[in-house]
This record gives sequence, C-alpha cells and structure tokens, in this order.
Amino acid sequence: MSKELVNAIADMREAEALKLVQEMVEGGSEPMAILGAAREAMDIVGKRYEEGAYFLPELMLAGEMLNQITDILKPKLAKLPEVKRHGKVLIGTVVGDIHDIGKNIVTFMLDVNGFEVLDLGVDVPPQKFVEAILAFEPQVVGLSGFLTLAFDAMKETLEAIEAAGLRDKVKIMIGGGQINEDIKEYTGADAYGNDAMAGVSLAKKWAGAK
Ligand code: B12
Repeated sequence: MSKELVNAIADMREAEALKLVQEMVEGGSEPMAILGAAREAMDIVGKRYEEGAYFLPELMLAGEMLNQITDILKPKLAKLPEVKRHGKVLIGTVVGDIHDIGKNIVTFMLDVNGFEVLDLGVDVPPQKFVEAILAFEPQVVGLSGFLTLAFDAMKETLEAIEAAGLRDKVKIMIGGGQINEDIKEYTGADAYGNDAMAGVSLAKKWAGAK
C-alpha cells in the first residue's frame, strides 16, 4: 500500500492519496512510515520538475498534499502524554527560502516531545534570528532550508549569530532536503538532521533532557 501511496502522490492523484493515507492509518501503519512514503514521492516530484515534466503547479499541489497528509498524521504522532518542557528551541526557514513543510514537521515533533518552540516562519533574515535569540533565550537553534541558495543563507545566519557574540550561547542544527555533513561543515553548524526525529534527538542531547 505504501508503494500505491508513493505513486498516487507522485502522479498528482490527490483524492486517492488522501484516501490511502486514511486507510493506512486505520490499518495501523506507523505514521513515520507513511511520512517516509510521502518523502519518497516528493523526490519523484522533484525529479520530474527538474526534468521539465512537472512545473510549479505540480510542486504546489505536492506541497498541499503533504500538508494534508501531515494534518491527518499529527494526532497519531502526538500521543505522548508529555507536558514537561525540556528546553527552548528557536526554529525558522532561512532567508530566500519559503519551503516550510519539513520545518513544520520538526516543530511539531519538538513540541510533542516536550520542547518550547518558537517558530519564526519562512524567509527569515539572519538579524531576525539574532533578535529572537536575545529575546527568547533558546538552548537550541534550528535552521531549515531546501534550496541550494539556503546553504549560503545558513552560513550568513551563523556568521550573524557569531558577530552578535551569541555563538557560544546556543547549539545550532540545520536540516532540509539536501543538507548533509559537507553542508554542515560549510555553514559552521554544530550538527545536521535528516528528519524530524534527528532534530528531536539533537535537541534532547543539547538541552540535557533524558
Ligand atoms: C513542495 C515543494 C515546494 C513547495 C513548498 C511548499 C511549502 N509550504 O513548503 C513550493 C511550490 C512553494 C515550492 C517552491 C519552490 N521550489 Co520547491 N520543492 C518542493 C518539493 C517537491 C518537496 C519539499 C518538501 O516539502 N519535502 C517534504 C519534507 C517533509 O521533506 P523532508 O526533507 O523529508 O523533511 C525532513 C527533513 O528535511 C528534516 N528537516 C527539515 N528542516 C529541518 C530543520 C532542522 C533543524 C532539522 C534538524 C531537520 C530538518 O525534517 C523534515 C521532517 O522529517 C521539493 C523536492 C524534494 N525532493 O524535496 C522541491 C524543491 C526543494 N524545490 C525546488 C525549487 C527549485 C523551488 C522553486 C525555486 C521553484 C520556482 N521556480 O519557483 C521555488 C522556491 C521558492 C523559494 N524561494 O523558496 C528544488 C530546489 C533545487 C535546488 N537545488 O535549490 C527542489 C529540490 C525540486 C527539484 N528537484 O528541483 N517547492
């Protein structure tokens, strides 16, 4: 069924994709596995876009489907009774980039895992991160970005945090579609995370939570 879901999303069959997700949830499929299938579909959509088979409307519809799927899965992901707050995480998508679905999943997972999260939204300039660190005093900062352009924006954000004398006050994690170890080195971040749970693990490690 997971393969059917990948194909339905990748082929833009929205109603069928949402119906399949409902059926998978009712059949007891793991929400993270369903998200994994949706991510696989996004890679296919991305490739078709690169090849010129898909255009912006398909990217938009893919994003819309993914948001709806995340909304269906949220109650299943949020079954932790947790209320104790482990620490504070500031998060945002860096300047020039408006992709936020991945970031929103990370924000949601941090929240249900006991973090107080301040989400600055998308297209966030470096200075706004600096101001928010001063006001919100997080232990952890998460930068999200899906565009190649985001690598420089992340680097500039880290430089602005450093210039403001705040670099040793926060741990910084980055993430988003193409982020890897090399990008982590390039930007000067402390770590990168491939998915939302990696972000939660890093935040737990840094905020001293069990
Ligand atoms: C949906 C989508 C869009 C939607 C976004 C809707 C939205 N609200 O986010 C819309 C239509 C708006 C869009 C616009 C554009 N897009 Co677009 N888009 C995509 C697509 C298909 C999926 C992205 C996505 O949401 N993935 C799903 C999530 C769940 O991804 P995920 O990686 O699994 O997320 C996890 C991790 O990344 C991690 N994570 C994320 N953030 C963080 C942060 C931290 C701290 C941590 C620890 C972890 C973490 O946790 C997440 C959850 O588990 C990708 C293709 C792809 N393969 O990704 C292209 C893609 C990212 N887009 C692309 C492009 C080119 C564009 C446009 C420039 C197109 C245009 N000509 O206008 C614009 C850019 C506008 C801008 N300034 O940002 C390219 C980027 C190429 C590049 N090298 O830069 C891609 C790769 C498509 C492609 N193959 O060409 N896009």
